[in-house]
Amino acid sequence: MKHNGVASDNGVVRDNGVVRDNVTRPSAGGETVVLAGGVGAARMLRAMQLHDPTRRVTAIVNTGDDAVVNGLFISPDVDTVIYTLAGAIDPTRGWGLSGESWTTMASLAHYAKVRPAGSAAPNDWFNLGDRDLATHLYRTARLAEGATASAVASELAQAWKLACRIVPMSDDRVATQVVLADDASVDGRVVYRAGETITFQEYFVRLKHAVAIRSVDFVGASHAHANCLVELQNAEQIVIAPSNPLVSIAPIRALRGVDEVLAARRDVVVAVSPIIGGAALKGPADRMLRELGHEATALGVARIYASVCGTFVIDVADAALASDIEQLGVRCVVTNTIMSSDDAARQLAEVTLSAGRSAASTAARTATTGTAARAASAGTAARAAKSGS
Ligand code: FO1
Repeated sequence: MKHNGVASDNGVVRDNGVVRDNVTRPSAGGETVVLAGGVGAARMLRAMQLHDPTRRVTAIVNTGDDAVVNGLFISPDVDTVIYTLAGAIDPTRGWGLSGESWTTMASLAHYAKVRPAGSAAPNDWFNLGDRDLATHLYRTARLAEGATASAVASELAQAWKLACRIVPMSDDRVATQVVLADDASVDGRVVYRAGETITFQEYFVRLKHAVAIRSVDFVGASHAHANCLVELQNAEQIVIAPSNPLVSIAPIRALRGVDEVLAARRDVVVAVSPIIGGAALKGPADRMLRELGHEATALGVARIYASVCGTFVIDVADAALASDIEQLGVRCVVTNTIMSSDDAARQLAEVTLSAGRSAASTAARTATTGTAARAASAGTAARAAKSGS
């Protein structure tokens, strides 16, 4: 069978080892569910597909970063995951499309001069590339005609011929907001005051996350319907991707019911540390951890996940933290977690998934042994009752 000029078998299109068909998926074993933020998660998902293109994977993606920019609905983490799995991401920026042009942004900047004070139109600090605009135009139009965020993500994933199921964490609006600890300036002018609450993209993009924060809130999370409870309940394995635990994974965990299901399924949950040697590979996770009172180490992240994760994967650079992590009741696996090449990415996926599998089978054995022990002791009790002793 031929599909878009790429040879395929059984309806599954392979391109550089990545299965590229969102409709026809082989069913090899159970489902792996990945809790995902942006760049780190996208790379982890790609690693998993490189490692095993037949694996059934569902990505539950953070939407707390979503924003309306120039009237367009932007879902940055969903698009970063889709573009990465499609091999279309700009590898340097980690967001947006490769080979992008910026003509529309340059033309929009022309109107910045006449914008009245207080108006956000046109926003000239959140950069939307010309090709990327098509995604936002499509999403905005579909949402306006009543489609859910999940339906739109699925359509986009299908258009990009992804095998991985892409599910926004909720179809309801949840907005990540931060409270600033200090005044924040842009071009030498104070634009926000300490104590002010601003949107995640104002913090992340407009301020380039170069200001301390006091707290984070996920507005709407307690009422939003989680799109992943059934998936988490049925998953063979659950992976928490190496994403920011405080603003990428926390919004998913803040949805009603998610932490309870994760805690109940803790044995099959494997998290990969986004912190290596006390620093984040990309983004402000290390600083945010410190600012919000956590330790900016793999151990600090393990503490945040300990109640919902049975296995924690850390980098070889942090091997010395393994015993402290195990003290938390979390199994610790040490490996190279930097996905600096396809081989390194494949190896991380293999280690993560096999750690999850062995944790799951140990849990199953313990449950079976427990059942057998309970049956044996029930039998003993029954015999004891019968003999009158
Ligand atoms: N990140 C930036 O640092 N600057 C931008 O101008 C920017 C634009 C942008 C447009 C579309 C999109 O999907 C993502 C974009 N991002 C940009 C990345 C994104 O805002 C953040 O990386 C995530 O929200 C954090 O996960």
